[in-house]
Amino acid sequence: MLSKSIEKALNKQIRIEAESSQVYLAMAVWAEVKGLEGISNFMYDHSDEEREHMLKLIKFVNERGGHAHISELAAPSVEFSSFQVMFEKLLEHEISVSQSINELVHSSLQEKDYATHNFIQWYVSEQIEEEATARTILDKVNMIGDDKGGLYLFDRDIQQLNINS
Ligand code: OFO
Repeated sequence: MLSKSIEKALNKQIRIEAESSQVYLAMAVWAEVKGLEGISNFMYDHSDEEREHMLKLIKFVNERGGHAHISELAAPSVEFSSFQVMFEKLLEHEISVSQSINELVHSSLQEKDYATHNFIQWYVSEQIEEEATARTILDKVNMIGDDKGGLYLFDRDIQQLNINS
C-alpha cells in the first residue's frame, strides 16, 4: 500500500512523463514542418516512449492501492530558433526529469517504501541512457553548427542512434 506522500510524488512523476511526451511531440511537429524527417521520426518515437513511461507509473500506482491522477499539463515550447536550441532544451528537460526521479528515490528510502524504491530503479537506468543520448545528439548538432549539408546528413543518421525503450 502506498503512503499518501509517495502516492503524491508518483502522481507528480506521472504528470512529468506526460509532459515529456508533449515536449517531444512538439519537437517532432516542428522538425517535420522544417522538412527534417529523421529528426521528426526520432521525436515521434520518443514521445511514444514517454507515454509508456507514464503508463508504467499509472499501473504501478493503481496496483499498489493508490489512484493514478491524470492532470492538466503544461504547454510545451512549440517554436525553436534553431535545431541547436531545440536539442539544448531537450537535454535540459531530461536533466530535470532525472532530478525528479532522484527525489522519488530519496523519498521512497525515507519512507522505507522498498517496493517503490525497487520500481523506480528502472527509471534511474532509463534516465542515464536518455541523458547520454541527448548529450550525444547535442554534441553532434553543435559540431554541425549552421552547415546545412551536415544537418541533412545528421537527419539521415539520427535513425541509427541507439534509442532506448
Ligand atoms: Fe525521458 O523521461 Fe521518461 O523517464
